[in-house]
Amino acid sequence: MIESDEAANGPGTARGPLERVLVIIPTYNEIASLPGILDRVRASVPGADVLVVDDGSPDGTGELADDRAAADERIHVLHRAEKAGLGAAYLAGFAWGLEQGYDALVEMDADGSHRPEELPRLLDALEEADLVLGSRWVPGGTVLNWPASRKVLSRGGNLYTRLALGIPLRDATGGYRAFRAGTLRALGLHDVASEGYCFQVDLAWRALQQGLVVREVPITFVERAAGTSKMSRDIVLEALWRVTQWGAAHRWAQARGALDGGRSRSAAPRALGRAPSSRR
Ligand SMILES: Nc1nc2c(ncn2[C@@H]2O[C@H](COP(=O)(O)OP(=O)(O)OP(=O)(O)O)[C@@H](O)[C@H]2O)c(=O)[nH]1
Ligand SMILES: [Mg+2]
Repeated sequence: MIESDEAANGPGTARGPLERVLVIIPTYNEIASLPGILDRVRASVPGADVLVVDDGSPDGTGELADDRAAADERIHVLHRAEKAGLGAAYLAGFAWGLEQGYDALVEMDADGSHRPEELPRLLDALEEADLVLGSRWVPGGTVLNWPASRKVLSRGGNLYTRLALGIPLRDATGGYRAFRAGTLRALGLHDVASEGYCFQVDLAWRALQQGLVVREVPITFVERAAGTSKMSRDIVLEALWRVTQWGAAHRWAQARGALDGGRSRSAAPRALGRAPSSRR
């Protein structure tokens, strides 16, 4: 397990047992994959609830999720009218989960890339952290069935992110992660505008800037076996553009802070006091 050096010095949030866990699964046309994923999540963490956030999938994924929810009180469904992107779906899922008083909220893809069997390890790590990232690029982490081009894109994107932002994370773009409720409340999600990979970087970057403890745990990421990818060139370009902007703004703030003898408020990441306890 790798802990970010930067974050380890921060104040962190209140730690403690995570009794109520919500696994959030965004879906768009995942009818082939979703049933198996729901079965595996329920078997892996029987005490956790699941929220499927479906954006009006034309293939009937939303109706399938409704059927599953009718038969299993731990499964819930949030329907949104139209495809509005992964980031927006997660923000809606987080808002629902925080409102319902969950202690921990997990992001997980519906396509089988994120193995539900690894959920207990992510949640165990969250007992001692504010945010846990399932990481493909720490020792012990791996990717199955990816062509070399995808590996290069992911590793290159993460290297660029690490250097541009000056952060220690090996896999800031991954989407298999677990948040404490208090962490999500501390991140100021109201102004998150990023999507896709950039959404994931945005949240990890916010957590580090707040001085929260971010841990990476190795995962085995499996390429989707069914359905089609929603990844696009625009999603990659958005991440590149925004990460570059954030990195430049951060360096500029650092330089200004150095010039005025550290009196500039924007020079230092805003450190929080003790964030609200995630228990209710
Ligand atoms: N609700 C909702 N879910 C989405 C949207 N776009 C993607 N998803 C879901 O988000 C998850 C990740 O999408 P993928 O298409 O697998 O994207 P990816 O994992 O970056 O790309 P691949 O590696 O090619 O699979 C899947 O569960 C998708 O169904 C969206 O606009 N709305
Ligand atoms: Mg995928």
